[in-house]
Amino acid sequence: MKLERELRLALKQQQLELHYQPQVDLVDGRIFGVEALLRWHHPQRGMISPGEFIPLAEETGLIVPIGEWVLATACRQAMAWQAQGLPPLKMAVNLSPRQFQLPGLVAQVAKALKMADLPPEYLELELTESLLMRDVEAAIEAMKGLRKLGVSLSIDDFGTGYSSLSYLQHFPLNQLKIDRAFVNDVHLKPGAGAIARAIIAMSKSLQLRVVAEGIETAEQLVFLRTHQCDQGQGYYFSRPLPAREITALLQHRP
Ligand code: G
Ligand code: G
Ligand code: MN
Ligand code: NA
Repeated sequence: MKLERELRLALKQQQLELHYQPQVDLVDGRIFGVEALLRWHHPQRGMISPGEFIPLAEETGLIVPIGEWVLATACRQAMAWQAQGLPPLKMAVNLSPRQFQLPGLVAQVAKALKMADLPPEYLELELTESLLMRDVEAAIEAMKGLRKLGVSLSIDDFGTGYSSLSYLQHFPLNQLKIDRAFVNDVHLKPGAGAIARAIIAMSKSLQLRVVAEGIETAEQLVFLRTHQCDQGQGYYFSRPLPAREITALLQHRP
């Protein structure tokens, strides 16, 4: 069967699932949020990574119903954790370019929040630099609409795209995520370390939160903590996990 048809079915037949990766405060080690990451349990091919099917979903427009499902599911899960009496977590959701350009995006996000009864401050949307740079004026307008709802906005994979730094001050942002390519080499290559430090310093002066993604080792963690990176995410802390495993993790955290 063609992958496109299979992806259409996947949504209907509930083969899609969200995993969640903890985001950790680098000062006190607490989990303050999770990033929702899509997984496809294909009945024959096994687990298919979003890296393989998100581009197809973008091309075919299937990203629209898939994105709607992701937002609704992530918001519902965030509220379910709160209802269980766990400390409130921020839920981060990735948006692809086509989703971000959707005229009804603000309404879609508002609906997901309302259906889940989740206060907007617990939802954060991750955007990519290249998406924002396509049409800067339109991006600023779309971002303003989302901020008005009360959700926060983050730039994912920061440092790999081509953002003109001068635009950064005009985007109504809350957070930058340092791309894992820099984090990986942070203590090994002086260049990567210097770039990570520059992104941290710039985030602070623009009053943005800064998160390092893809932390895998204690050495990387020490470097980032030493240079006052606020938050981190990566296999060192936890892989992305199914909801019930995150629940267990949250129940047992200090
Ligand atoms: O989880 P993994 O590293 O395999 O993710 C691969 C890519 O897919 C990453 O770029 C990630 O941002 C993207 N991705 C994961 N989940 C979603 C999602 O729900 N929506 C969109 N648009 N992208 C996602
Ligand atoms: O583009 P984005 O940052 O949303 O992609 C997140 C992807 O990175 C997910 O597919 C997730 O599985 C992956 N990821 C998360 N932590 C690590 C890590 O420590 N190392 C590596 N190599 N990948 C990671
Ligand atoms: Mn992301
Ligand atoms: Na990223």
